[in-house]
Amino acid sequence: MPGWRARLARLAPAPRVVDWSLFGLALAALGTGLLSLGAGRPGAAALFLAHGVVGVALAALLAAKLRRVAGRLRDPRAWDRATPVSVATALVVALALLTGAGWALGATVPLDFWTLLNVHILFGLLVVPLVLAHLSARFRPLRGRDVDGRRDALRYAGLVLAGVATVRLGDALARALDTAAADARFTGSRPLDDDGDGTPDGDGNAAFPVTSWVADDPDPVDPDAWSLRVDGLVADATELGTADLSPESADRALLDCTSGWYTVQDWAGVRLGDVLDDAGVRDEARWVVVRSVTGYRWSFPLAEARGALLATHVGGERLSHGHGYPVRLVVPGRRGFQWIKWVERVEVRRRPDLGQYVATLTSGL
Ligand SMILES: Nc1nc2c(c(=O)[nH]1)N[C@H]1C(S)=C(S)[C@@H](COP(=O)(O)O)O[C@H]1N2
Ligand SMILES: [Mo]
Repeated sequence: MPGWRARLARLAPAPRVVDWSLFGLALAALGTGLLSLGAGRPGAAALFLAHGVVGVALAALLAAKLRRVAGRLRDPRAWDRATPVSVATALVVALALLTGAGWALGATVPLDFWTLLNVHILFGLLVVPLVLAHLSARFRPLRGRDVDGRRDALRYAGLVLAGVATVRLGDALARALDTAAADARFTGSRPLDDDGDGTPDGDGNAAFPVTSWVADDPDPVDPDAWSLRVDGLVADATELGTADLSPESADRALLDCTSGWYTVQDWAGVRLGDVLDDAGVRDEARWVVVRSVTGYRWSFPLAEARGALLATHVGGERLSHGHGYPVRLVVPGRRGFQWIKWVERVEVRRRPDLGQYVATLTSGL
């Protein structure tokens, strides 16, 4: 046999092309991964596919690179001060790839609060400082002569096709073997099925976990002291109390948490559009910020906000404290972290609230 290993090695581009490709793919993995956290509508399915394809390509090029440097890694005299960082980088990238593939295929981990997806995100974020440290010690510019235009283009096209095929094969495998990922949505989130009977876990407060994005954990809201303020670009700023919120509207809607689970529930409450109409939205208004008692908040385009529900009930039960009593936002098509709990203010504005990106991370601290 004329060594398949040697033939495989010839598939790889020049060393610097491999290295810069790894950098580019790491950036693409980070970008698609972060964007995917905010993607909840089926139109975004391509983003999740792209994240998977980038992962497969990273794995292939990482393998090519490790093969190239294996000799140096085995020789202690070839180590320098920066080598440990490089090894750690490769290790964490490999762990991010393994946990990502494991999640996609349906693996589960026995960490009761953390899902394998959470672990994947943690490793993925850890790659960032490691790559920066690795790059600062090992930076080599890409030269024109490293690139073999036509062949490298073919290589990349092949890599993308192989990536798509691998991701599709993985999905098919998860379904064929009926793993925990068999019923996953395009977001990778799995139906909650803690009792393991193969059907989703029923209705109401007990059917799905109380979840915080980071650390939001307010004391129970006192219904007598609480009010919902509606202000900003409205004709009449108003305050509603719990007595003003009889459940008039209802939606069956899917809550998809970025920890990797989803649940379909019947929600009832007051249509945000009705609340806005009562206050009289001014012509120049474009965005609506929904804010929690903790400062946690998110902003939505006016038209979308109108369709959202300020829910007081789930599955026919009054919301429990953990699920957002007295009022939580239900915004179908948005990821769970945007379904603000313990709402106390609705502010109508001209622009989105960019502070939301920080507020959702720090509100509980
Ligand atoms: N104020 C506030 N609202 C919040 C959160 C939070 O931490 N604080 N967590 C969000 C997240 S990450 C999700 S998935 C859903 C979970 O809703 P649940 O706790 O009712 O399951 O609420 C969202 N609303
Ligand atoms: Mo979440």
